[in-house]
Amino acid sequence: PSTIYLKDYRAPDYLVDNTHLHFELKPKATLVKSRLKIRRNPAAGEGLPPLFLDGVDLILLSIAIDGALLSPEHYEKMPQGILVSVDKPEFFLDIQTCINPEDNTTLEGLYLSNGMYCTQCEAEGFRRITFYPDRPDIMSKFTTTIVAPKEYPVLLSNGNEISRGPCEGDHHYVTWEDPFSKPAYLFALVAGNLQYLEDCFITASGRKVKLQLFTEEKNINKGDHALRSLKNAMRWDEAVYGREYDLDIFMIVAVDHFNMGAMENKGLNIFNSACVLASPETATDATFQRIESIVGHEYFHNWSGNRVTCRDWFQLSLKEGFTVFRDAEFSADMNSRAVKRIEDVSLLRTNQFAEDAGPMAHPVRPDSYMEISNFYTLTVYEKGAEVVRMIHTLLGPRGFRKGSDLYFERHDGCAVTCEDFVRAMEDASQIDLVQFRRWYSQAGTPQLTVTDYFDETLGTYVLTVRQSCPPTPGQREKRPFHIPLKLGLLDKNGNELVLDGQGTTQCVLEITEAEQSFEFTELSEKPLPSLLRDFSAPVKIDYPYSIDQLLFLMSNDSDTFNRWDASQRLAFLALSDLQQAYRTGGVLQLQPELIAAYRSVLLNRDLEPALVAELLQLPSEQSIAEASVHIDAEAIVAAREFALQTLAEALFGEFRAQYTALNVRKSFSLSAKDIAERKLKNTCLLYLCATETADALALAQEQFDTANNMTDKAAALSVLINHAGDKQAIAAIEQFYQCWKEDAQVVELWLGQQSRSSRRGNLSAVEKLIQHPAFDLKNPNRVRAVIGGFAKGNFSQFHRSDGSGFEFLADQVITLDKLNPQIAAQQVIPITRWKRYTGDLARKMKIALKKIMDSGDLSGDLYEVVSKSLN
Ligand code: BAL
Ligand code: ZN
Repeated sequence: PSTIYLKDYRAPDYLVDNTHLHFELKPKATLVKSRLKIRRNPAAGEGLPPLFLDGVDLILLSIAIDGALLSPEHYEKMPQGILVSVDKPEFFLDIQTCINPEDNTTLEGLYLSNGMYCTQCEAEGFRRITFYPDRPDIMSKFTTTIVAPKEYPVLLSNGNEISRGPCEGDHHYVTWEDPFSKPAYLFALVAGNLQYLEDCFITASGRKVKLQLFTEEKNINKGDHALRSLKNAMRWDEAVYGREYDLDIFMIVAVDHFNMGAMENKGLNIFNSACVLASPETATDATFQRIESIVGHEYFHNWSGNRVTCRDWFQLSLKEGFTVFRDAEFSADMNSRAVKRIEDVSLLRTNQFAEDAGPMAHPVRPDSYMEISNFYTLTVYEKGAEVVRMIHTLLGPRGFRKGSDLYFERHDGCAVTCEDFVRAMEDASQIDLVQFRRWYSQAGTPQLTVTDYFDETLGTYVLTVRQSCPPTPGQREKRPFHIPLKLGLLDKNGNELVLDGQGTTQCVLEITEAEQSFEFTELSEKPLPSLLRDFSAPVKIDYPYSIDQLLFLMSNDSDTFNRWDASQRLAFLALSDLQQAYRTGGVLQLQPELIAAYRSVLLNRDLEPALVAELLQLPSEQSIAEASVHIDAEAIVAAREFALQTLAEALFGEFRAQYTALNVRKSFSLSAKDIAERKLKNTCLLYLCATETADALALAQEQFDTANNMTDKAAALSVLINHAGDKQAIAAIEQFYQCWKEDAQVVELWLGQQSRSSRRGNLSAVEKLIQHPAFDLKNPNRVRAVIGGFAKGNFSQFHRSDGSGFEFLADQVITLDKLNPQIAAQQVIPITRWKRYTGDLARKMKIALKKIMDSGDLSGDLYEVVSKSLN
């Protein structure tokens, strides 16, 4: 596969004003007729160059210009499309192709999922439906007619339904018209025997919008939460961004086989079932919250992505970074803001920082790619959202809103760039973001090193901040970033110090140079800095906090995020000491101060349960690995296990009391308070059962047997799998499966819990799961649950010293690549970071990668990831 560069972008030679599509659906031979109204792009130069149409895995039946069939000398077949000779500046192009949805296991383009036709066209799936200039800067008005047997009563596409009726035989048709111009990646089609839920939303200007959620009949009781979330999202976008929905109908469809979480097709969002279907009996609180956030995300794309879209795929973060920022703020407003921020930052630090430090590191706006599907990354999405959040911090809420209003007004109906977004923010606020733009072009996680000095005689406190950024592939030298550093200063009683004459107790320092000092005056004592509050920039920050200072911040900081962060820093310090002791054969010991800090968190009745639950979480093995310069997997597992056991034993009584206090039978609700209490209760249960005492396991069994919701049931199952003896654990696993084997989402949870289990998810157990009737290599959710659960979520078993986990992954990825290249390329990631591991593990990961490389004909997706990581 060849590399595509941002610097090579050229405006399209031709534009497509209208796209008429006509589908005759058949599983193995769907006929697609397209009529495109094409004209020369006046912005693209002189003459009439040939027209290139993308096309992959298509059978071309005919091609005609203005009704005249073209003979083969008028077009050239190429590996990725056709090149058509053109002799006039405007014409109608008619093309007929035949495609095979049933055998399409890539899940790109048109395919069948459980007998239902559906599409996925982002980023480059439309070229698997018909020959087309499949690039996001070609925006066209679409009309779509779907003809299918009547056993597919529901026939959906984008926009408004304009006609329907019977056809020959037992067929019928529906025609849809989308009044908004859109790129082909936002096209969608669904056909199936589906039921729907219906609701409506009255927009701020009084228009009535019909809302429909389609799913298989058996899941119709699992759609209410998504519809409720949709209405909340529609209201929120009007209130916070002044954005109203623009069609008369908004449809959501749930699909079992789906590469992504969901897709924002205009007026017809298609969702992975796991990201939309939920009921209290089948879904955990985390799933309910994930659904709310994804429903919001896809809805928000209607403006940030659809009305204003990307010029090219290098600009992906234009829509994804901005939309993730929007959905994060929506979730924060609907739930606990502090917990949402903690969860998002944990994800970023554990997984995006690892991406920045790995062989696929790339800027938020990449400079090059082989396969764009490999760039739907945490860097583009989550770091991209942090970049937008920093703009919000620098401009303030009012300035940011003026900027977003200007952006939408200026670029409505256009395909634009990240530069256009930043310029709108600048123009609206008059704030200079010239240096800030480096966040889009430079990869890597910046490191801030902070030192301080207090002059007692003058009462002056000086903070010195140095920034650096490690080299990343293709970028050795980095220039200084523009970094908003939010901070406060605490006195010895934990009070916030006033930082200026106006009574301000928190400020944002703008770090723009490699080294910079900031002075605070009129202080009577040396303060303790609370740095990077609310994680105001996606950086690593180093300040020589003592254990006592971290304990102090954990109890006193007014910034909830930094209280949690202090608890994490403490845990990381302790875990680092434990690893060192393990490596040197020393005695493993947890400092009494740390145990006391956990005790006081548990006993503190003034803290919200949501925060208590977060403060009690030990960093995951993966996040310990990410924070290590060299990853010593065995030492990480031993250190964390020791810390967990020690805390569990030392605080057994406190965990027991807290569990008992929270374990009261009540009817289920999704209130923030109840969610927080369930989370804290189940955190206590996990610690209790880590002791593997009969008393604790009896509590887990009782909860497993009597829970009235999946959060509690799944938490109990998880601790039984991980801590109960064989008989009890196997009985719970079996009983759970028998109860839920007809429910796809619960089966995925069940598979994932086993493959992630450090106790029971060893390689032979995972190999058995792959043989289980519930496993299906063609279903990405099952692959993510079992193969991903093992390689990304089962640190101890996957990293066993014999390297068998890596070889297993290599074999699975080789097989998977023949079916679904996108998913294969995602699953291989854990072994691509081999260079960071110590000793033999690195070597064994590399051998597994080479095995993949040498296995033959790799897809472009997998080739890109594997070849870059072997470089
Ligand atoms: N656009 C792909 C799925 C999503 O980010 O919404
Ligand atoms: Zn998105």
